[in-house]
Amino acid sequence: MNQWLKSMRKGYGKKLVSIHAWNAWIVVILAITGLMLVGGFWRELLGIGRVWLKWIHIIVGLAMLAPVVYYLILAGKHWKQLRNRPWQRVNTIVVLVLLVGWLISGIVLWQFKLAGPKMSNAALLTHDLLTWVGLPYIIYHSITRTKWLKDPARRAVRTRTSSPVQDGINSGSPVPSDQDTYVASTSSSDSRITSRDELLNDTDKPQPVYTRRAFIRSAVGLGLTVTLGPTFVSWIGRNINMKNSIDSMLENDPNRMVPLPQPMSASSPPIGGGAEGHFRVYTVTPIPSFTNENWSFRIDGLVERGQIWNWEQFVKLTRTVQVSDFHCVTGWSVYKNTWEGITLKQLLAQAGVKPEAHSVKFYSGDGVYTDAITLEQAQMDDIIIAVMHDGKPIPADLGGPVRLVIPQMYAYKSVKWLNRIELIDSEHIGYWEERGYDKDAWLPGSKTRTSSL
Ligand code: HEM
Ligand SMILES: Nc1nc2c(c(=O)[nH]1)N[C@H]1C(S)=C(S)[C@@H](COP(=O)(O)O)O[C@H]1N2
Ligand SMILES: [Mo]
Repeated sequence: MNQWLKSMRKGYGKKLVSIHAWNAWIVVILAITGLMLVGGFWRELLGIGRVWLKWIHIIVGLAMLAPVVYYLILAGKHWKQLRNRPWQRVNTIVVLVLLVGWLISGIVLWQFKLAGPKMSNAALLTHDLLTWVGLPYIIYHSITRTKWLKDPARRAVRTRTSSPVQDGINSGSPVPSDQDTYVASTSSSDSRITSRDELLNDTDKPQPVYTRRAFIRSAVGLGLTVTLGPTFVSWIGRNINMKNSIDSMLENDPNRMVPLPQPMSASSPPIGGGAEGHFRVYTVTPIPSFTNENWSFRIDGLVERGQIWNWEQFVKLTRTVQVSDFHCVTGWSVYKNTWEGITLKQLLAQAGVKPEAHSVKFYSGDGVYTDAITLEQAQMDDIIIAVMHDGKPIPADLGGPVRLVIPQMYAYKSVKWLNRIELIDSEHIGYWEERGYDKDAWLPGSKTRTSSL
């Protein structure tokens, strides 16, 4: 064991440099793929490619274990070398905490089924927080510390006192062995600007050079704040009332439907205590909002008795209550949702489907999103045209006032703001299916799976 450790530590300086470089690239790839995973813009552009992107993110993420573990083996020696450089030690710790935090939360996110909803949600929160705090930190440090931005004064100090090995380390990118905060230890001052200031006064560097570098540093800092700040603030806002996020969606609900639907006793309080997990609000359009005036619901096409309801009529239709899990194909789930609504089967029976009909097409009130299932699939008892979730009206964010729920298929079939059902004589390729999602959206292991015809 000791022998092995010794050999691992051999050529310490070179190894540290290469770990540093490898890790920097890994972080760059993770940052790019991670940010593409959040963005609605990329989601739309990528279609099913997002699933591949997620796999790249996970595999590269797991690969980060190698440099982190390797660094930890060398950490003792590195730590000793930093003994007179408190800021560098702080930087090293910050970066290690970030990397390990990303790793642990990332692995939980990856294995979200094993981890369960509570752990997964905590992991998502941690993963996001580390990203919003850690990425700007790393970007700031790597930009402001590239060679040409470094103060000549500092460089001079370092070259005079540091060993060749350390200089080698310094040639890499930001983490984790950045040598630059070093100067802080030569002055007892806590602020780096001050310490540099003192140094420059000591050495009588020309003022304009200093001003320019300081300007660039401030500009980078300001730029990061301006670009990432608002996203960060809105992210905080969204997560601060995590627990009651659906309640707060309802409080700010732009829909104005009167009367509000009243829950049946079976759905309030919700069966099993209510949903576990959090819906990530997905939409391909701005979130639409509805009033009694601009909302209606219709069933038409190949039916004997086409029909159109206004809201007052629609809330009077007989509803049933059902508990089901909700799975997005991109990998998040919300468990134990208590949905209350009209079963599709009942609505189809009432309308009288003509024999020529082949598929049931669903339209969203957003005017863009559609999807369809075959008539055979539409016979599943658990497909529900939902009006309530966990005993409360469905907020606009989650597709209210009325959304479709097909528990045994991936959620892209569960059209939000559902306002029209049309029976058609052919198949229909839905919004995401046109963009690469499988027409067959069956969940693995679904009970009443029928052929997709
Ligand atoms: C530099 C480090 C990393 C950054 C900046 C980063 C960033 C991100 C971001 C921004 C997301 C999207 C979260 C959201 O949708 O709200 C994400 C998701 C994810 N990350 Fe990372 N990540 C990093 C490292 C890792 C590591 C080490 C793993 C380990 C395997 C990992 C695994 C995952 C997984 C599984 C998801 C969920 C993807 C999904 O369900 O859509 N990440 N990451
Ligand atoms: N109108 C509409 N319905 C939609 C979508 C959408 O973008 N627009 N996204 C689908 C996808 S991919 C998922 S995972 C769920 C997300 O539901 P949520 O936004 O309530 O979490 O809605 C589905 N129905
Ligand atoms: Mo989805």
